Amino acid sequence: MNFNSFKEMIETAAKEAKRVLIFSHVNPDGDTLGTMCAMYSALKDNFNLEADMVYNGIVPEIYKFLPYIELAKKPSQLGETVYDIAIAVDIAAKDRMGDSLPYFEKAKHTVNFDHHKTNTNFAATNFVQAEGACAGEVLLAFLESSGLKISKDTAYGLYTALLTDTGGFRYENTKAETLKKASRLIEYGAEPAKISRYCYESKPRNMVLLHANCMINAKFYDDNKIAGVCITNKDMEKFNAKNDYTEGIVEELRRIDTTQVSFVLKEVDENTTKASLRSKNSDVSIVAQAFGGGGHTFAAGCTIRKPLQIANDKILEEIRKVMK
Ligand SMILES: [Mn+2]
Repeated sequence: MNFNSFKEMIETAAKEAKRVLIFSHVNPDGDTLGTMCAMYSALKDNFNLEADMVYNGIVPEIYKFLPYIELAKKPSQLGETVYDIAIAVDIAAKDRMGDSLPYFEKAKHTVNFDHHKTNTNFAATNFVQAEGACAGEVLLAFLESSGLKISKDTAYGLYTALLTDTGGFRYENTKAETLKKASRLIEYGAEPAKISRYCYESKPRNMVLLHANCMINAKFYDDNKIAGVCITNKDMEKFNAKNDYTEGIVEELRRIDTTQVSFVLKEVDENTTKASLRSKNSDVSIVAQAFGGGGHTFAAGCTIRKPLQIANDKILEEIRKVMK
């Protein structure tokens, strides 16, 4: 199916008042939430279509400024609804949909807007551009090439996606095209200073204190080339931390001059550990894939079905295999 047929699919859906559901990924970030809200806004503005949006877990406080985010539902709030069109944004593989997955599986048409090179093209229609800095960039390219309206609300979501997935326009995925797109989004109404304030200067105090605690507890391996930290449920309780409070710790560890690869391991339960990986030069998506996860060359994640300390040994083993 090509670009136009997706547009036609939506146009048909709008005429017949069919049901559309937009999916974000588990542990939602600025890209998946910003792109989801932008997709909602674009469908509303261009096709007068009110889609549903779904998220897993919690929406981090810092992203509550996104236009329409308050309309997003948890999977349990969707009931028995069978959707005609399911649109996944920023989702590399189906398991990243968490509890929303059954609604994707049951939908009649499935669409996938993404930028992960490990994307499995799991939908009937796949808009996957690995060269895109974020899923928002893929959606913006589609909206512009289809001549669709981009309102201030849509621009807010897409700019947030671009800003956060490039680490504030600092990472390798920041290309000339990325900044041109950001520039156009400002013309469409996005306000960079306001959005940056929400994304980077609105952290809860206990989140910052949890980060400080993690820096103190970090361990360094192989001449400090690898930096990692384990976060237990006890640590989380100590700081009354919500799930998203661990965001950003793995980047803080990468900030150290000697670090080549950083990782954060978070205890889920006694036999399950979540891992985030970052690197400056090695391909950590290979490490994540060894445990059934995925991601990008310099940023990846996975779930390891092992207790925290064993997961620590296992991930070190895999990291050493890819280190340059
Ligand atoms: Mn992304």
